[in-house]
Amino acid sequence: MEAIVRAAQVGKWPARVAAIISNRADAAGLAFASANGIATAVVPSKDYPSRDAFDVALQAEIDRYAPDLVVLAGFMRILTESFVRHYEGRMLNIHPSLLPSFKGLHTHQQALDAGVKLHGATVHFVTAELDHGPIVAQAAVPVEEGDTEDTLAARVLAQEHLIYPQAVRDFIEGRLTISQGRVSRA
Ligand code: NHR
Repeated sequence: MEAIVRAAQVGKWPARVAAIISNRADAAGLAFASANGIATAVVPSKDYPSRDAFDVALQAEIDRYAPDLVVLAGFMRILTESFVRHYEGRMLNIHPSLLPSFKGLHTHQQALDAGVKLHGATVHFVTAELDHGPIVAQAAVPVEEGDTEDTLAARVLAQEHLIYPQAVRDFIEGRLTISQGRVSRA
């Protein structure tokens, strides 16, 4: 999230980050957003009795800002089908693996356990099926001998900080089209 905000500031994007919204009041990104003059909001997931109730509240909060694009960046709650459909074609996520390998959580440990030689990150449009939406961009990194979850995660994260801001910029500047589950970049 911080990499995207910084890229938008430095690169003079024809867009602004309307708000940073978290389900946790203690999220570090909220303090960063405030320090950078960006509106913040918290929709505390723990206060809602169901995923549906939380997603309805989250959607209402997001839509107050009428964003053109919703960017998941460190967001860790599985989203309901109805929520995902509302933002269809205008919600991005970055997943820390080369999809379709290693969906879900603990992806760096999954990569180490599988013994792959290449790992990486994937920017995708969000669909109801977890970590499955149309792929916008990917970056690969080598898995090195002696890697731990932490060393591998750091190598992937450096690439995430490059490809996610670029993908958001491509969307904002109208370069991305989705057709039959494939993304093309003009
Ligand atoms: N929701 C849908 N419908 N589709 C996707 O592709 C989504 C999504 C919500 C979040 C980000 C994601 C990732 O790229 C994301 C993609 C959390 C979980 C998870 O299992 C899975 C994937 C992702 C984020 N969350 C647990 C849950 O029960 C909670 C885990 C926790 O709090 O630590 O929601 O990795």
